[in-house]
Formats: sequence, C-alpha cells, structure tokens
Amino acid sequence: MTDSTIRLSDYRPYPFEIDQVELRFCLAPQATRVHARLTISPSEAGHPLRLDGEELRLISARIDGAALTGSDYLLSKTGLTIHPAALPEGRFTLETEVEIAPESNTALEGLYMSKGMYCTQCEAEGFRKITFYPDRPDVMAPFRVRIEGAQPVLLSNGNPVASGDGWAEWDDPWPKPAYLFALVAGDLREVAGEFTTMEGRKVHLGIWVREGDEDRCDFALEALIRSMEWDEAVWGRAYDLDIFNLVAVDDFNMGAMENKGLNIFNSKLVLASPETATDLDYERIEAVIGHEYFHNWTGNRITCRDWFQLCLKEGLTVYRDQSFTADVRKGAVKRIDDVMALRARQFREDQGPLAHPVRPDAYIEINNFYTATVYEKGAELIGMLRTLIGDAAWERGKSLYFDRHDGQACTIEDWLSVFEAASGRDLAQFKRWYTDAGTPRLIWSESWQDGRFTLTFRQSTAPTPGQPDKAPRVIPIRVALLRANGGEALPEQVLELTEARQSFTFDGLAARPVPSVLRGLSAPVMLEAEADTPDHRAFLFAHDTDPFNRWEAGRALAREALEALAQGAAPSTARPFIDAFGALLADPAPEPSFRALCLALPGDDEIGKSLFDKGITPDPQAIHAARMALTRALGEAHEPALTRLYADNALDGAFSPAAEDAGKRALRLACLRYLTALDGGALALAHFEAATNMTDQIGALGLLIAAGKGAAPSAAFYERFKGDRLVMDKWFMAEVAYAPPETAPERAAELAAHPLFDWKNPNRFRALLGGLAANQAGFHRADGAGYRFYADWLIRLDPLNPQTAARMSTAFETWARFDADRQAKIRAELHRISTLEGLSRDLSEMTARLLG
Ligand code: B3K
Ligand code: ZN
Repeated sequence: MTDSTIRLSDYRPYPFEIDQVELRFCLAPQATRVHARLTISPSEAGHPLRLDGEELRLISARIDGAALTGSDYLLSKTGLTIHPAALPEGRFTLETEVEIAPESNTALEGLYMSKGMYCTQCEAEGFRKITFYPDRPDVMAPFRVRIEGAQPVLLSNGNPVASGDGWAEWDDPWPKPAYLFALVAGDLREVAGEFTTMEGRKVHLGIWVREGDEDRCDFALEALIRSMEWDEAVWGRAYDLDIFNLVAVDDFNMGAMENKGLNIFNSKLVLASPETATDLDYERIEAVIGHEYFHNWTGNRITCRDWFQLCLKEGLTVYRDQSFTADVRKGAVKRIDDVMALRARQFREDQGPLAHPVRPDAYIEINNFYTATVYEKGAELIGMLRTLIGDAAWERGKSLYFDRHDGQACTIEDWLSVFEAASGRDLAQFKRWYTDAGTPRLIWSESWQDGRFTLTFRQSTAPTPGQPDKAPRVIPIRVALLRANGGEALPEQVLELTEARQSFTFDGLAARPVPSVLRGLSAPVMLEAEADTPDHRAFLFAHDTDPFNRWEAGRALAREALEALAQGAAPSTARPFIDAFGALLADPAPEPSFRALCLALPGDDEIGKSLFDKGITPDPQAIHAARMALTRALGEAHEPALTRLYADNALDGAFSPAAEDAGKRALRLACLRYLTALDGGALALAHFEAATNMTDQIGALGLLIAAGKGAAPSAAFYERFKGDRLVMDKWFMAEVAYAPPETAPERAAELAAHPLFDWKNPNRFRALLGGLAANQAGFHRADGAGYRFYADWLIRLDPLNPQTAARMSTAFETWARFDADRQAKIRAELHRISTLEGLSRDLSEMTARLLG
C-alpha cells in the first residue's frame, strides 16, 4: 500500500484532552458559519496541537482570546497545526470560526442539505468538514450546541436547554467522540411518544419527518419502544437522556446513524405503510431502529479507540440487533436469514480480492471498511464467543464490560480480556478470528466401528491478500446424533476443534447414528462432507430436529441439483431434490415462514460461488437457465400441493406486519413462483391485481416481469406510485433485477434516462445499479455491456459522492470466478476507472484492491 495508508501499529494517544466543546452554528445554505470554542488540557507538554479540518474556510483562530498570527500555525488541506510555542502551558481555550457551504456538499458527509433540510453525517470522519477538531474516536468530550437559523425545527445531540425564535441550544452531558455529533434543521413534523425507563426516567420520543409523512411513522415508533424495552430486559441497559430524537432524510449514504440522542435515518428505514412497504421493509425498519438504539451503549457510551476497532461496536451491535429480531419474531427463521446474508455478502467478500480481517490493520479510506466482514462476521464472532464460554460466563463478561469500560474508547483486546476474566479461559487462539481474514473450510467425515462412532474434522483457510499462511482456529461445532428412524440418539453438544485435524468419538450408541453437524452454523466456516449422499441430505431435510440444519440440508440438495443442471446434466439428476421438496410440501408440521424459506431456490450468485469453490468456472447464463428449468420441473411435479398451499394461506382482514402474517404472504409468493412457471403468469396477474399491500404487489410484479408479462402491470404500478419516492426505488430495482438477462443492461440504460432517475440520490442510484448487479446473468452478459454501463455510472458518481461510488464497486469483486474473457472485460473496466484523473481516495483504494 501507499504512504497514505493508515496503520494500526502507528496508533498513538492524542496528547491533549478536550474538556468541553461549545459550538455555534449560523446556518445559511452557501455560507454557514461555525464557531467552535474548545477547552483543552495538554496531557503531555511539548506537542503541537493538531486539528483535522477539510474544505473549511478559516475566518479566525484565537487562543485564550488572543488572535493567532501567521507564524503560530500551519494550515493545510487536511488540517490546522498550532506550534507548541504558541500554546499556553496548562488548560486553554481555542476559538475558531469557519465557513462552509452545506448546499454544495454532494458527498453527503459533514453538514449537507437534503430537500431544503440541513443534516449531518459525521461517522467516520465527517466532523472535520464542519470545524477544526481532533476528529478521532478516542477524543471524547461533552458538547454544547447553539443553532441559529430560519428553520422551524433545530435539533442536536443531548437534552434541549433553551430555545427562542430562530435559535435553539442543546447540551449533551455524555462525553462523546466527534463522529457522534449531529445537527438537523428544517421544516419537520414530529410524531411523538414517551417511554419510562426501568430507572424511572421519563423520555420524550420524537420521530421527525417531512410534512405528509406523519402517517407512516407509527411502526417506527413502536419499534423504538420495543427496542428500549428489550435492551432493558435482556441487557440491563437503560436510556440516559431526557429525549430521544430520530429524523428521516431522503438523501443518505447508508441505512442510519446512531448519533447520541439524535439518530438520523434513511427515510426508507423509517416510513412504512401497508400500501408502500413490504414485510421485509417492516422487518428491516425494526432491526435498524433497534441497531441504532442499541449503539447507545455499544458504540456511544463505550466507543472505539481507533477505526481499526470498528467491529467492537458494529459486530457487537449487529449481534444485539439480530438477537432482538430473533426474540421478537421467529428465532429459527431469523437465523436462516442471517446465514443466507452472511454467505451471500461476507463469504463472497472473504473469498475475493477485498478479503480483510474483522479487525483490519491497515486502510486508506476507512469508509471502505464498513463491510460485511466487520459487521456480519463481527457479529458471528460474538455468537461464537458465547458458545465457547457458555451462557453464565457470557453474562458475567457482559456486565464486566460495561462496569469496566463505560465512558471509554476501547479495543478488541479490552473486549476479549473481560471474557477471559469472566470465563478463566485463554482466548489467544480465538483472537485469530479477529486478525486473520478468510473463511475456513471445514471438512468432516464419519466412521462406525465396534459400537463406536467417530467424527473427524479437518480445517484449512486459503491465503487472502497480505496473509499467505493461516494457523488453525478454534471452531465450536454444534453436533447432534440422530436415530435412523427419527429422534435424537445423542442430544446437541458443542465440540471444540482447535487443531488442523481432530477426531471426536461417541460410545454407547445402539446403532449407527446420522450426524447433524454445525447446527445453526455455529461458526462462520464452509462445511463440506468428505463423502455425502443425497440420501443423507434428504434424511436431514425430512427429520433433523434442528430447523436450521433441516433447511440447510434442503438448500444443499437444491444447490447440487442446480449445479448439475447448469453443467448440462440430464433433468433426472434433480430427482432427489424434487422428491424431497414434495415431502416437505406434504409435511403439515412446518410453519409458513420456515416452509417458505425451504421452498425458495438458491440465487444465481450462490450457485456461481459454489461451482467456483469446486474448481468449476460458472456460466451465469447456464445457471439462470438451470434455475428456470428447475422451477418449472418443481411446479410440474407438485402443482396440486402448491396450489393447495397457495389457497390455504390466503389472509383476510386487516393488514398486520407481524411475523405470523408475513410468513403466510411469503409462503404464498413462494408457491406462486412455481405456479407462474406453469401458467405463464395468469395467477400472478390476479395476485397483483388483488393485492392490498406492497409485499403482494411487488412480489407478483417481479414474477410477471421475469415471465415477460410485466409491461402492463408495471405501467399500472408506475402510474399509481410515481409520486412516492420510496416505492419508485422499488420499481427501478424490480424493472432491472427481474428483467430477462438478455435485455437487462439495455433496460438499465433506458431507465437511466428516465426523468425520475435522480442519480444524485443514493437510494435511487442503488436501486438501478443494485438491480442490475442482482440480475447476475444480465450483469455478466458475455458482451460486457453490463460491466460497461455499471462502470460508466461509477465514474459519473465518483466526483460527487465518492462513498457511494466506492461502495457500489463491490459488484465487481467476484471477477476471478469467471472465464478469461469476462475476467478481461471486468478488469478492463476497473482499470479504466482506476486510471481516471482526480479519482477519489475512496474509489481508487477500491479499484486498486479489486485489481489486486
Ligand atoms: N455507524 C453507522 C455507519 C456509518 C458509516 C460511515 N461510512 C451506522 C451503523 O452501523 O449503525
Ligand atoms: Zn452500527
């Protein structure tokens, strides 16, 4: 890497403490004045005072009231450095005034404007675009903020102190790093609520939205209250201010942000009504509201020492939000959803050129490390830790973490050491999960001899960029042994694999058991059996007492069938799966949401990865064709059962977003997919026309588009919803994601010229480009049209919004899977991007890593 690389090993504490921050904002779109008064104490004499600052026009700087002269400081493109000689010996105040132009801020980082409203995004390093400050998470200080502006609503962190016409003051007593600063000003409407904490504190809850959106906030407010209750009940953590505000904004680079007392959200993760939001939207809204709220303790009260420790707050908070959803919805189904997402995003990342450890040790642009590895694999490590040390030690360790570290900026070492103390275990080998990239491959085999059953495991991890050699990790493997006629011969237990190769024996069994291995995906590894048969999988799919492994067995059968078909095998190869599918349809026991998951086929990307894992070059078009063929074959084989399930799960009465009803809708749509392959879309059209909620409507529309029958319903959908920006995102996405692959790049290009394609809005940009990337066979069309279109748009977006452009470039991370011709085409596009003049740091780091 280049010399702009930031390294963990270079970490040094900041040589000053900031005792108090006082900020005054005079808002104006092109010339906002920010006055900052910092009370500073040197912790060690003789250091220059280094403050970060970018794109700021410095108006004045004073120390203890005296203006600095030119020789006292150095001003550069990245900050302000005040010479030690210009600093008083003890505590002093630094006052600066700067001017910024929020209206011209298209990067959506720092203070910017979205539809006439001022808002901020400071994580990771946006505060330096607001004022001069040590913009690093280990500098924590109480903030007091005064906002002056013509907007009716003026919000910041903490508690409101005073306000008048055109001004408001806020005080946040909890010391916080600058990345948690927030300010919002605009013409907003409040949907208010109230919560009393277990400590008896009355908290005012406010959801702030634009006029007209007030009636879409009830679910978000309920979700917030559920989150607050859950964090008290399960983690013993209560809220710590008198007010909690949450604002919805339309232009936002990500999902949401946990600013202290003032969460800012992408409006798609707040606003919901049955007509406009799908069941998945409802579930995500609840999960993300929970996630940001949970950050108040895991992230805000205890924060990260430096950005290398990002997983300290993110992995843990994802773990918390996943547990929350599992508790308030259906735990087994939630685990399956999480594992599907982990494999689709994190395993894919871990296997490609962007692979990095959960705790990286070098970066150029930290925004490029808000990844599935840091977040989702980070969460898996927390779950694994709990499995390894057991619930009692886990509970003790959690309490110790909050007792010991409240108010501090911490490291992964701090985190692990509380669990070492609580469990009495040495977690040195476990720590490799944080420092070593790559997904271990775990191969198992079994033997049965003289009444003794043996399970043998081998683990290995392929080299990843910068890490050629990998030592064995500790892997908790949940295992149960099943009886051949159903039921458990040996209940579930955890085996601890610590060596590269290790065997575990089981005695006292009356007959040879059937093992159910790695239940719940008890470690983020790729499991393979030395010798596995469709019979073993079909048995587990029908009889495993663990719902996760039951689903997993069916998934593997489906994957194998698709892989074989994609390589030209005879249709009869799919027989074991088609029969097992039928057995599941006939089994009355599984509840609808679980059954819906078992009936869905793996996506094209999953098949592509799986073939590549086996050393086979995937052909995206053949995979797509295989999925079509298998869908049809399943429909033909099981039409009566599918028709019956579809009919039996119809809902009437008022819409409820609760898991129960959502499961039935998901199951009906799963059945509808197969029935559409048979009738060409008649039933799907009826479903679309009768739909009274967005789940049914967009679900059916997607099937119709894919069946080539989308023109009329899509036009009707467009007419009905063209005034609704969130629904229009869904339309843009569906039009490309489900388009026939042969024409997907052309459809994307057509839509890019559509008057509603507001490409500067990240949601709309992601809808169109994300839709194309989701259409694997279309994106990877052999002539490279998909790649070219995609790269053109990254190039166009980069100068305005580098963060989103860099994020979207991950669509190219799988290039090494494909044939030489596709590889060359993708690499040529990446090369074209990487050699552009003036390319952002964000996108140039990404293209360099992607090219390897
Ligand atoms: N912490 C923010 C993400 C900030 C991303 C900066 N590029 C949201 C979250 O994880 O809760
Ligand atoms: Zn987070």
